[in-house]
Amino acid sequence: MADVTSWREAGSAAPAPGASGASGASGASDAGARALARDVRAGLQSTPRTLPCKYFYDDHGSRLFERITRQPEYYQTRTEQALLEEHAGEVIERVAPRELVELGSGVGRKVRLLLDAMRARGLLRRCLLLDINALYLRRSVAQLAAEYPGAEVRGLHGDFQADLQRLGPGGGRLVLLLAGTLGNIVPRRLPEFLSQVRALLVPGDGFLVGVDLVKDRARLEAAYNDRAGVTAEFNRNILAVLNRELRADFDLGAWEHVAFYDEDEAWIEMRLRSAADQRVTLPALGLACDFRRGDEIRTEISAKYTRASLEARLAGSGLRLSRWWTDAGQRFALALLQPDVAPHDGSDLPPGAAGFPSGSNG
Ligand code: AVJ
Repeated sequence: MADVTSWREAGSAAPAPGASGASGASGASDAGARALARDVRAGLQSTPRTLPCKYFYDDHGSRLFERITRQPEYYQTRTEQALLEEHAGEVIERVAPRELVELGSGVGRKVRLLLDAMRARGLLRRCLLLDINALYLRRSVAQLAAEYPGAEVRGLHGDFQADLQRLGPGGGRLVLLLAGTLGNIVPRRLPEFLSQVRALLVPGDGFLVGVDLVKDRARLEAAYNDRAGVTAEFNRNILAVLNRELRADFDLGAWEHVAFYDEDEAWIEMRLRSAADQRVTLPALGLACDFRRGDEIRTEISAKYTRASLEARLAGSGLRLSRWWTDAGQRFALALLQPDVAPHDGSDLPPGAAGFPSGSNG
């Protein structure tokens, strides 16, 4: 719901309608705080107990994720980086985008490979970053604006699922969802999400997705149980977010990190397991939760795909698999998705775009 999710523009002169100015250290606006309260209440009262993984990414959590990407067991980031280095040129050739939109941009390092390829071809007009963390977003926007002076760089502070429609109609647009973040969407809900992305595109536009592939259990589980314990700290940090934002009293030392591969679902599941019988109070919610030793809270799913299982989820979404690149070890893939048919009534084409499937509104 749009009204409960903060949506601010960073690094642009004009504030978004309803913008409430710079956010505090936590990055939480009033609307964001209400959404957090509602999500946490629902999650802790459901069976099994869950917390939405987007709440990992406060400033500390975003930094911890950056550290995860440098762990030897976490093959995803470096594999995707190599794939982008190799294939960014071909992606840009195919789509010829004027506008790049990155969903869940984080530190926004990989986006440069695509921006460089766009600039080299004289295509680059606009870059839009969307992220849940306001601090990282502002930093990335400022850096990219300085590095690409010819481009209009904007940041949209929000949730890439809830706030997607706010991007408005496309035309000459390439949307990115990298790092395997697609895996955070429950697979059975993926077709719906893909349809929503499709609605932002016109024929010829593209959606480039980083896909973590199904592989042997040992390698997958190692990536979420790094020896240095960074993923464990990242997982527990969600409790620190609740302590700060909801005045909860989670004892971080009383929760164990759990991450395992569920082969039937083809996803990694992360949980926090109570190491003791304990009561946690969340005064901001008027809620107290009792946990027995061994009780768990699910904090994340990270779904893994094969080419076939991803293609199966494309059915009915209006997107087709246009290109598929993998590394030699078949660990990670880049999938280029494109609208599969012309719209029936042309209503999602920008004015004047008819007959010029891509890039006509640059
Ligand atoms: C940012 C969602 C791609 O699922 O691998 C890393 C998050 N969680 N280690 C992933 C994460 C634990 C990551 N994504």
